Amino acid sequence: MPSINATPFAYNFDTDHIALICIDMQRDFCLPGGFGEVLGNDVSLIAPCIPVIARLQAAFRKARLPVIHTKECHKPDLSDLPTAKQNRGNPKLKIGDKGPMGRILIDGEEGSDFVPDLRPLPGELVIAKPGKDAFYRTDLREYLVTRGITNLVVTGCTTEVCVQSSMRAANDRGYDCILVEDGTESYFPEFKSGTIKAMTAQGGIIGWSCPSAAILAVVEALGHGAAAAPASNGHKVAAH
Ligand code: TIU
Repeated sequence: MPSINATPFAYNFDTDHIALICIDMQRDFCLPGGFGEVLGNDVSLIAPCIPVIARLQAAFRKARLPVIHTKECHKPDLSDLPTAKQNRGNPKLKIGDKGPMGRILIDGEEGSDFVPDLRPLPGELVIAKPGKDAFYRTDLREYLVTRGITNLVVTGCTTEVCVQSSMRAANDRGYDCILVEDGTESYFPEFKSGTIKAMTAQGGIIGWSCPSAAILAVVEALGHGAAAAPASNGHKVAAH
């Protein structure tokens, strides 16, 4: 069983039961003119994690391990958008308004699509989620149970919003999560470091963290030969 030198202590996993999850690496959060910018953020701060996640995706694909993508977005008719969320932040453009990359944070628009370097491959799971938590009103749990996945390597943006919400939700459902320190970014560097510290404190109260190099050393070594055999390993996860 591989073991990764992680914070707060070693992270052990079975390669048959681990997946990479890439949270919300969309143009809306990473490029000018999208949701992140209309909220007043410097979206260039997300860029450093893009090549890191690309390398992780390549390694997981080569090892034939699952790569999961989430995107925060809403239906074109806004039926899944709470008024409170629409009004939050008093932005100059609201969710559903027309921006330079199409309607802000709406599924199917250019802005809600993934950044070009992190596009899903055919057959990979893409979860469209209306909330910050990747399990809220999605099929993510059913997918993980069906595939026998018990361990999640977590990446994406932003660290203290959708990444943290999703990792906390996964932890409550019984998944062992490890956050990739250079595979996540925030518009607020101090929130990124604080979030990593908070989630790994108290003996890993929410989970583990490590640099991408520690994950890559294991997954790249698996090479071509590994099969993503999704049988149950007896690891129990919660029902909801
Ligand atoms: N605003 C912010 O930091 N994040 C979000 O609204 N969504 C995600 O984190 N994906």
